[in-house]
Amino acid sequence: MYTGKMLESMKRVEATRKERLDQEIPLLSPEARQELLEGFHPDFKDDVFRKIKVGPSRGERAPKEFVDAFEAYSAIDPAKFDLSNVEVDVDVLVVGGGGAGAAAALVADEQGASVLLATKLRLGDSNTVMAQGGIQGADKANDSPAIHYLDVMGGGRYFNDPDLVEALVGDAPEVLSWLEKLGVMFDKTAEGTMVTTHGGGTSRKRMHAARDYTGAEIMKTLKDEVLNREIPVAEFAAVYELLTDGKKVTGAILYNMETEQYMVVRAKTVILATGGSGRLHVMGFPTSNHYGATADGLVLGYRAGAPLTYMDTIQYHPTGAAFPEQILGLLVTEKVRSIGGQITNFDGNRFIYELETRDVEAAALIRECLGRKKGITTPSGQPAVWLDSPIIDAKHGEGTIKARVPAMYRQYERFGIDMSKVPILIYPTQHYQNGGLKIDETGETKVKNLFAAGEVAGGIHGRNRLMGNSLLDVVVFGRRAGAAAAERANGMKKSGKLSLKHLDKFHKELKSARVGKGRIAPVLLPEYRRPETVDHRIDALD
Ligand code: MEZ
Repeated sequence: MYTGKMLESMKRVEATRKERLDQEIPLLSPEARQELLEGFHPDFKDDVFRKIKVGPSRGERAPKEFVDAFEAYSAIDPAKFDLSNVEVDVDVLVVGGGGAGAAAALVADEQGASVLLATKLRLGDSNTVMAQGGIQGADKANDSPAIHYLDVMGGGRYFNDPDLVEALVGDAPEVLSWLEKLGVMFDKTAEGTMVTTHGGGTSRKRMHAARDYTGAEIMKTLKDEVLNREIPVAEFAAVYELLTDGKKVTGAILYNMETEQYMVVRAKTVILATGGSGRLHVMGFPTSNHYGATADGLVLGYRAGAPLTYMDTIQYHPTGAAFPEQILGLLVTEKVRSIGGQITNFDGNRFIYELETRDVEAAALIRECLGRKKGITTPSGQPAVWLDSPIIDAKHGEGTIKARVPAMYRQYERFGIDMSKVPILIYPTQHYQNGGLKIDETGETKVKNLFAAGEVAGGIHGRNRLMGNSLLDVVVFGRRAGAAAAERANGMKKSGKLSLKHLDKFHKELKSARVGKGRIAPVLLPEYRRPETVDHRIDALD
């Protein structure tokens, strides 16, 4: 399966392993980091971006693939759609079945609100389930939310919204114990204390994990709880459009992806928990994201009038799988580096400390391959460097990889690769949307009664998120949005009027900006067919 050149390079990695065992590489200076970012991180390349021409964040920059989604028509014609047949009337409509949606639904339900959780795939199909390495939370004696706060701000290059960061780190210890009480099985020592590790940019070991399937363990637990409490869930029910009374959000139009029928939902409050957008493939990058990560909530919230923040920054996870081709872009958890995995170039030499923050680490990998030409090229032309995984067992004893990162081990075993014996090839992959809809500490957007939680919201992580703060963010802000939305709904005597006025206005803006009618969003699922075989046009407004 490996080419002769790849095997030759693999031998060099093996040859340098012994001398690398005790090698220490210092963290880069702030100046060197900045230079690396400016030279090689895609966020610093002007041709990645375009200015948005319509909507509340008009004039701001975002990657072109996102701008295409913002500057797009709805598949729904506001002049023709019949809103009189309201099929469901609830206090809180939660849109999205990942960690943020499930946490929001649980808390809203606890507050006595009637809840419908609608999700376009199945409950749990989400990026939450694909998060591997851990969840951060300062619950050890040598740590505190204040130290966690400083790490988050530093990681985000101090662009973070301080109030949101305070909420994130302040709620973290309580969130960890809430998850444990619900049944999450975190890794523990024989004495019963939590096993914690470092992530890139953390000054304390505060990564709590369930081996390397932490997100799956958390999602399974939240999902079971939603089902046990019999909270109504509509699966394969995508939200196609929000409804407003012209000012406040008042419900949504759901689209049943199986029956292809629409359903009108009246809701006193709506929580967008639709996750991220890796499937937009910025600059053609592969992605670690799940199949449904197509920026739906961003598009719908934006059209309804909610401004965006930091949409000009994307996280590329440094270690996406680069080979074999079948798993291109899939996550190789940062935990592999946390427990000692080293990154080397073609010659088997390290070129960067492995736990730099992700933006810096990814830029260093891109520089090694594209700038210094010291990477490996796979048979499909994919640039890559090595993640020397066998050094983990060499350092900590045989069996460490199988015990600590079993999901990774299996991911490679399926292709006949034993990562405890041979290094694996990796390259940055589109992983996380650092920006999103602007929210306050309760998760409310600038549109009244419209909340956002999880990856669809922005500002918490500034321009770069640290490992394990996403699993934390989905639970913290899911719970906060669930509580605030339920409280708001409980205080409202009646629901608002249902209209598509905001859409009418948005379509007019698109027309005056001369955006052609051919572009429709949200796309709901990614399109991987060859463009010449597909007719994307839906004549929505004709
Ligand atoms: O927070 C993440 O993105 C995460 C836990 C990823 C990983 O490398 O495991």
